[in-house]
Amino acid sequence: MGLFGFLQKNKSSEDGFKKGMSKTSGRLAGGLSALFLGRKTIDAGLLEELEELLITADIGPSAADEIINAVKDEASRGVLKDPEKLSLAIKTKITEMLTPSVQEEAPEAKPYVILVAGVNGVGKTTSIAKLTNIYKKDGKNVMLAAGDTFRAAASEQLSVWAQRLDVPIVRQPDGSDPAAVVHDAASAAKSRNVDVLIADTAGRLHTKTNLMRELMKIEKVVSREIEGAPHEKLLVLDAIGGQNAMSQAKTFNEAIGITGIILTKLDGTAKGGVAVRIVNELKIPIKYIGFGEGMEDMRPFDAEAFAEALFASPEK
Ligand SMILES: Nc1nc2c(ncn2[C@@H]2O[C@H](COP(=O)(O)OP(=O)(O)OP(=O)(O)O)[C@@H](O)[C@H]2O)c(=O)[nH]1
Ligand SMILES: [Mg+2]
Repeated sequence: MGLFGFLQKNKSSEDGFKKGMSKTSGRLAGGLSALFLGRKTIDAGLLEELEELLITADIGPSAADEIINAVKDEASRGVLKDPEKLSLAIKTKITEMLTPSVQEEAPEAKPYVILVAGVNGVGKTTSIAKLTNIYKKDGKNVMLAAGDTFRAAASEQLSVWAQRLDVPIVRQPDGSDPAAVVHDAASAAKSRNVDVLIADTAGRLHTKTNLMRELMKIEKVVSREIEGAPHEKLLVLDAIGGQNAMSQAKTFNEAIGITGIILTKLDGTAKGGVAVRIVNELKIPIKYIGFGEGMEDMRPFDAEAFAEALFASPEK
């Protein structure tokens, strides 16, 4: 859908992304230069400290190990003599590890239905606003479905965004059946010639089993109304969550089969390396990353740009 074209022109999103990543990049770039202070060669001790540094950014032990092994080979060949070269080698390796995550463009379908799920507070509703903004800038008609009828005022929160973004929303009173809301939205989206329908869902119900059952029901209902829908099932995870993010992804994936991840709150943590861990351990692609509370603070995931931002020096 040509989303990258719009991003290249969007300088504020680019600056926001770099700023959002600065806690993580500050730690990694700073840590890397500190490792080299007073050292002339890359030895086992340095590699061990480097592995610890990667782990503090939440890259995860198995991915950190894989990165160290890759640079170790090059180091033993005498290729890596200074921090710049080492950081370049790490970046290259991380890009390679993240690359399978970037999938080819989604099939064209109209309305294109996106279901957004995740535990409470991770940033689902905000991410829907950001996603709407991206699609709108790409010239698409967007409609929202307020599928979180459980939390008081959740649909009101989405309505405020809908108004601000000037897109239609289908909602019902709090406590209504969320599957019925999404069903109505799907049929409205068809008759109103909408390009993209994005459905919000609850982050918390009485029990986790109820939540998963509700998502499965929403999925079934929408697939009956629109063939092949939902075309995307995006799971929102926050970068602050660490290990929790892994178990959340497993639970949601087992219930509804997640097609992609939106990783949020990268601005609030120095552990942005968790993206590497997610792709490495879960094998689910990251589709978007969020780095702030505003509607411009999200972009499609780009492995190379992300790896670059992980180690960007603050002055750049
Ligand atoms: N700093 C930062 N804050 C974010 C980001 N995304 C969302 N937030 C904030 O996190 C809080 C929760 O966001 P919501 O979008 O309401 O989260 P939710 O998953 O819909 O929450 P529930 O509806 O309660 O399940 C809000 O205060 C958002 O402004 C982000 O990328 N960075
Ligand atoms: Mg919400």
